[in-house]
Amino acid sequence: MRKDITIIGVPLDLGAGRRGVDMGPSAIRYANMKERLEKSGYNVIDIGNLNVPTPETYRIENEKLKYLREVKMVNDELARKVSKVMKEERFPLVLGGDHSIAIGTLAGIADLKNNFGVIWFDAHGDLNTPDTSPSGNIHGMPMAVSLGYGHPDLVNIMSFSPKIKPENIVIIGARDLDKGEREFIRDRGIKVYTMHEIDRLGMARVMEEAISFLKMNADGVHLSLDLDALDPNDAPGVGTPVAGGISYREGHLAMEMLAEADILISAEFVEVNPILDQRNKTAEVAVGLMASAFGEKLL
Ligand code: HAR
Ligand code: MN
Ligand code: MN
Ligand code: MN
Repeated sequence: MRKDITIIGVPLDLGAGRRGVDMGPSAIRYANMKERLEKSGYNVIDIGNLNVPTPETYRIENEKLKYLREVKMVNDELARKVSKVMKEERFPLVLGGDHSIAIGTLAGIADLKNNFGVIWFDAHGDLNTPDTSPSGNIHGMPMAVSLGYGHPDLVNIMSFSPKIKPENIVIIGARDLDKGEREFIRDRGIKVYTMHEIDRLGMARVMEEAISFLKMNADGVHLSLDLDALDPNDAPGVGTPVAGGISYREGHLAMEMLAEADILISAEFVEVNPILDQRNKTAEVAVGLMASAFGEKLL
């Protein structure tokens, strides 16, 4: 993995149904992220936060795509920043913010890489379109958008689409999929390890399979980690908690195996909601997982 990391904070919560994940980047930084990564030998540059509009100063224009214009604007800028960081041959580490920011992250990566993979840890599929979304919240749509489905303003960020191929994606930890998302997964043959498979096979086997699948198909892998993939007992500070998630140790094992496989080219940690957290526990979990993904050793 590259030894130079550039951190980009995206304090956006307009894509989510409730406030609070805009404070995610601060909470994660406060949990000693930078020091932790430097201890593992990385050169870390934090370029701060993108400029993000506050919900109170905007109004919802379209109930099927809430804050479309503002979410697009932020993702346009994020895509350019991620692309720039990658051109500098540094590793982009994006801090959310709600998961709609994956639209920009993936667009920025796709600007340089035409066959990259994505490993997506999430309780949700984030595969909704405006027609299938039960909420109109764009953070339930970024995977679909990146595959080329959704509103043209989002799909065509960086002026090309799609950003990723369905066979280059693995979703892990899903346990709350909407009807339209299930059809989407079936129709496009997207590889999903739900909690059922994690229970049955164990996280080690799931990760072995996911890693060899991605290695076979893709050149380099982006890690998109929605903290709600974890069990709410371990990560209570998330906007949309769903019971029965990935345990603390399973999460760490997954990250350790990714580090060992040495396949990551970029990463994002999203949906940390400090308002709902207990003494910054979820941000600390996020930083611990991050450290493991970047190869921090137990011994
Ligand atoms: N599937 C639901 C929707 O589209 C919930 C989306 C959930 N949110 C996230 N993203 N935290 O993973 O509204
Ligand atoms: Mn998500
Ligand atoms: Mn989620
Ligand atoms: Mn639901």
